[in-house]
Amino acid sequence: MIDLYTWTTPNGRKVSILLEELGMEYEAHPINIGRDEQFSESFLRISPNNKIPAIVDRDNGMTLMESGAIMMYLAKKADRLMPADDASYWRCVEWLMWQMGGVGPMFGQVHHFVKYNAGKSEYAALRYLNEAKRLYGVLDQRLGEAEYLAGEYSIADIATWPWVSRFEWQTIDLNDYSNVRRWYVDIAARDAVQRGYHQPQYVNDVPMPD
Ligand SMILES: N[C@@H](CCC(=O)N[C@@H](CS)C(=O)NCC(=O)O)C(=O)O
Repeated sequence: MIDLYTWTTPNGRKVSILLEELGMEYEAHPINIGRDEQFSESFLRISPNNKIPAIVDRDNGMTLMESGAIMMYLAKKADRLMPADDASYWRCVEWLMWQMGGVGPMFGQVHHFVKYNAGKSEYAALRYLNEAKRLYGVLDQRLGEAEYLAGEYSIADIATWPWVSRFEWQTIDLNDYSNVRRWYVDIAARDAVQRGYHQPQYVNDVPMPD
């Protein structure tokens, strides 16, 4: 049984989607970051960097923050959604780290400067939007070579997909990236993804491209 501390954001949804895919029993505890609940003392004991997501594994008392680490932990625990053969395993880690170090931080800045604070800094908006477009190009190229990021469906896809689901916030037209569009729509159709997206609560339907 996993306690998941989360909110309705891409980083939170990565883990709820993964838990749904693995069919693992879990309880989602909302941490409303709009109300600064991530700074409460009880949450900081689990997540010292004061960010969601975080988990507690009731089986062994293990606490973990950082979505990439949590995903690797859960995939290992279930022995699923990370490829078994060495080359594909490392391909999966490679694309997971690409998401953690590139897509997450850069798309996050796009949300900040393009959606929520439009007009405050033209320089920042352009810088992060251009970088996001470059990353969309890299993703499109990879998904032109392989059906999924590591060849087979894995935690690398589950980590990246919720960030792409904010394409409207990013002013990105998925029709400009046909391989990404194919991959996005395909993953959106999975029941586990639909369930995990609406944790810890429903906000909106999964956005779909035109
Ligand atoms: N690298 C972290 C990033 C987590 C993160 O940025 N979480 C955001 C929500 S998506 C958050 O909790 N923000 C609250 C804050 O910064 O105070 C991870 O992947 O888990």
